[in-house]
Formats: sequence, structure tokens, C-alpha cells
Amino acid sequence: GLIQRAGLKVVVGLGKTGLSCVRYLKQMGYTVAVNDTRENPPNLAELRTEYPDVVVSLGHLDAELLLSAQEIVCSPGISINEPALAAARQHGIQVIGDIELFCRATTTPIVAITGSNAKSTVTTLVGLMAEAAGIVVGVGGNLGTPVLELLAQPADLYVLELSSFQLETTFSLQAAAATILNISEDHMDRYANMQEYHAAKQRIYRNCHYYVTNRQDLLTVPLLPEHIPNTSFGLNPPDLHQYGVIKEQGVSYLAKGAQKLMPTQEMGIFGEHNVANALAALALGEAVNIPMTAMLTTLRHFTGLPHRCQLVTKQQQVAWYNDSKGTNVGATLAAINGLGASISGQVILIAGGVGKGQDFRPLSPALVQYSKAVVLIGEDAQKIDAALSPQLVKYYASTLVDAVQQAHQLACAGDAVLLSPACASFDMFKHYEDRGHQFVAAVNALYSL
Ligand code: UMA
Ligand code: ADP
Repeated sequence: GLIQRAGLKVVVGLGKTGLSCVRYLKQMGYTVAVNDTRENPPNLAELRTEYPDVVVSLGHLDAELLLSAQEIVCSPGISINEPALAAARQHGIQVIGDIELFCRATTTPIVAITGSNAKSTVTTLVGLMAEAAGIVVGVGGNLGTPVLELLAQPADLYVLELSSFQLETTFSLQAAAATILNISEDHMDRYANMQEYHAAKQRIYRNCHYYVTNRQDLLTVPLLPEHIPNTSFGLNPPDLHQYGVIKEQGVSYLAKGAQKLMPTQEMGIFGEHNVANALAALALGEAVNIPMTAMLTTLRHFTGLPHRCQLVTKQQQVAWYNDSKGTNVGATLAAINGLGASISGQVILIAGGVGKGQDFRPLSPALVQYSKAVVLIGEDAQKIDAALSPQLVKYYASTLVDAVQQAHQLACAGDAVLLSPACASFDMFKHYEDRGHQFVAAVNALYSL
């Protein structure tokens, strides 16, 4: 029979999120059980040491355990449409996530950021802007620090990067300022279609007090016409109260309305996509009253996150860029265009991995324009090859070291070698950071650095 144990919280997943949820729920005095589909999930040793009394069920989703829950707290890596979770929901058991627990626990203003790309960059920028202004700020979410860990320190503001998976299990968010930065195809292994993915992202606007849209990407506009204060950003000239770019005598400026704020050249991060990111950060920052001077200072000093179009080294006039975080077609496109426009030579792209069901054809025009060759790695190398224009020169590499060596052979003075896989990494690497580090090591080995 279905015996619901009073107050039992079942945490699904024992990754970073799962462990943070167990710790939080135990502190709150709940009875907690854990269920992970892996036989040997991460954090098992920590859990057993810290909470020997917590029941752990491993190897598959445990339908019986799930049905005995008062509430299920699901990690973002597991779909709430898995049959056992769908069944629990049908029995009226709420399936929530760590963001929901966080929102229930705090009344501190939250800046909530989602999008297919640029989430981490914009989240980090807004966090640094707040810090520069002397605001005590907690920054986390999909970026890396599980949100519940942020509750340990006092904060006057939270800046959260939220993935579509996290938003699916969030109900009580009432962001002080929310944005969808952009929407392009990603995670098609988890969603039936783009509409479903889009709907998950749109949840960020529910009950928000202010929102920021990308006026060049209409999918970022809230679906319901609500009378909530808002602004927009875009690379075109802004209307009054909007953020955009003004060009005057050959100089591009970040601008608000007719007001020029700062030449884009003075920013520490490069490429058109980063101009859009800076404008989004300014719009969000203004919404939570971060002073403009602190925001502009941050844009001058911030040189970008590791693994995002990061210059590894320049040797014999060949530049090597690590964009391992380029895990979908939209990101890789931005990297090719940003880099292609800024170098004298051509781009040699290293791409491939787990394609997540994406359509790779949109990469072709930018590659035809800017690239000399594409070196393909990973599980979906052939799929990418088949999708790309036959005009392009393609090579296969069995390892990342092999890819780096082939790229080295192909590169001439003025060229740039770009690792921007447009794919997830877990066929060959632990995660995108691992892939980036292995790339940097392989490049350094070439030049005995
Ligand atoms: N998994 C299982 N069985 C389980 C639970 C998880 O096989 O029972 C697998 C998942 O399929 C996944 C992996 O384990 O491959 C990790 O899943 P998780 O939910 O345990 O992940 P966490 O370690 O808690 O990390 C998550 C985010 N990961 C995912 O959404 C997959 C991290 O974002 C985030 O930093 C962290 O919470 C803190 O909030 C990473 C990510 O890749 C960077 N996010 C995706 C992206 O950006 O594209 C959405
Ligand atoms: P996310 O957290 O959404 O993955 P990141 O800030 O980590 O975003 O950037 C991921 C990748 O997306 C980067 O490697 C870069 O190539 C690309 N990117 C950054 N900004 C943009 C943008 N505005 N539009 C498209 N791609 C972008």
C-alpha cells in the first residue's frame, strides 16, 4: 500500500544539489531519504558520515519510496517526466527543486537569470557589480554553488543563474528582476520540442517585479502581457530607457537611451555577444539599484570566466582559445563570429562530443566565412560532419591531444585555434572544465610551456 510517511522528504539525486538539499532539510528537522539512479553516486561517503540515519536507495528510481514521500526534491539532472516521478505527481505529491526550497526560505531580493547562453557571464557580472558597489551579495545556482549553500552567509541581494531544469521545479520565485537572455536550441535530449524548452525558461517571469528582455530575440519576451515594469537590451540603438549600442564617428558605445555610457572597446571582454551580455547586466543591475559607476568599473575590469573564449596562449602568431563552455550550437556560433571578426587569419575549430539531439546546420555559414578547417572529436563527430556544408574542410581526431596536434599542423600566422565543441563533454571527459583543462595541457605540451 501507499503509506505516506509524515513529513518525509525524498531527495532525488546525490550530486551537488542533492547533498545541499539533504543538509538543508536535515537542519530544518525533516526526515529525509535519498534516491539516486546511479549505483555509486557522488557524495555517498559524505552522506553516510554526516547522516548515517538517512535511508538511501540506489540504482534506479524507487517508485515505492517516491510514493511514500510527503514531498520530492528533485535534482536538475533527472527529468520530472521519468515515469516514477510522473506517477508520484499523479498521486498529488509535489516535485520541487532546490531553488524552490531557497525561495521559500528567503525574502531577500533575487536577480534571476536564465537563457540558452551567457547565463554564467551575466550572473557573474551582476554579482561583481553589486560587490563593487559594496552590496553584500550571494551568487550561485547553475553557475556552480547550489543556492541552499548561499543561505549560510547573510546577504542583501542574491544573483542566481537558473537552468530550464531548475525552473521546472520552481514555483515560489518572485524575482526582483528576471531575464531570459536568449533562446536557441539546447537540451533536446530532455525536451520533446523547442516549445517545451521555451515554456520552462518562461517560468522565470512568474510573479517577478521587473523584467529584462532581449529585443533581438522575441522568445525572451514574457508570454502573458502583464503590466510589470521592464526594459530591454539589444545591439541596436536603444529607445528611451532601453539599453543598446550607439555608434558615433566610428566608435561604439554602451548606451542607455540617448546617453552614452562607455566605449565598448574599454570592456575587458570581447566580441559582440559580450556587448549584449554587458548591456543585460547593466539593465539588471539598475533594476536592483546598483550605481552606474560601480557597474561600469566592473565592465572595465572583468576579463571573463575561464573556459569561455579564454585566450590560452599566443605562440608563433597562432592564438589558442578555450571555449569548452561552448556546449551548444548558439554558443559556438557566437564564439566563431566573435573571434573570426577580430583576427587577421582564419579560425580552426575543434568541436564535437555529445550533441544532445541538436541541429548542427546553423554552424555552416559562420564556418564558411571564417574557418580554415574543423577538427571533429567525440561521439557525434560523424553527425556534425554530415550536417556541415561539404564546402568545409573536416578532419577527425580520436583524442583531444590528437585534435590539438592536427590543428597545430593546420595553423599559420594570424590564425586562431578555437575549442568550442557545441556539445556536452561526458563521452570523453568528466565535465566541461575537465575538457578545458585537458585542452590547455595539450596546447602547453605543444610548446613545452
Ligand atoms: N544523475 C543520475 N542519476 C541521478 C541523479 C543525477 O544519473 O539520480 C546524473 C544526471 O543525469 C547528470 C549528473 O548526474 O548527468 C549530475 O546531475 P545532478 O542533478 O546531480 O547535478 P548536480 O551535481 O547537482 O549539479 C547541478 C547542475 N547540473 C545539472 O543540471 C546537470 C549544475 O549545472 C549546477 O552547477 C549545480 O546543480 C548547482 O546548482 C551544471 C550543468 O551542466 C553546470 N547544467 C546544465 C547546463 O548548464 O547546461 C543545465
Ligand atoms: P551559460 O552559463 O549560459 O552556459 P556562459 O556565460 O558560461 O553561459 O557562456 C557559455 C558560452 O556561450 C560561451 O562559451 C560563449 O561562447 C557563448 N556565449 C556567451 N555569451 C553569449 C551570447 N550573448 N550569445 C550566444 N552565445 C554566448
